[in-house]
Amino acid sequence: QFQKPEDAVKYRKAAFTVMATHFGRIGAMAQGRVPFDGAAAAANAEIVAEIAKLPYMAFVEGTGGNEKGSPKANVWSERAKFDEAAKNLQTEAAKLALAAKANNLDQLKAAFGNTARTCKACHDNFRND
Ligand code: ASC
Repeated sequence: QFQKPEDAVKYRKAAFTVMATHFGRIGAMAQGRVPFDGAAAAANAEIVAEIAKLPYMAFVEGTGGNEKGSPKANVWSERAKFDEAAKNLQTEAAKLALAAKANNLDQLKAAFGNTARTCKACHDNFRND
């Protein structure tokens, strides 16, 4: 699906950048740095939930490394575990989108925290730091 391994790397980085941008806008509301706006939260959460589906097909074999931020070799040696971690994000992001539609800051905060934990779990296990 990708012509070159570098294309897959570029694609997944782009997806994570877009996802983090929109997730960060929700975080700003969840953390009280910007005023809560339910419609904006819902729009951002929809994007996060959709983009969360994209990066994982771009973790093609041979695109790991040792540099900070790059995937560790266990992405491929423990692929089922990695895919499970990806699925956890997708599940929580879908719940975040539902919570955001409820137009309730407490629900948004809870769902934001649950989603952020799935980001961190994957980083802790599969990303070089
Ligand atoms: C973010 C972001 C991440 C996660 C992570 C959660 O906003 O860009 O990678 O949350 O920091 O622990």
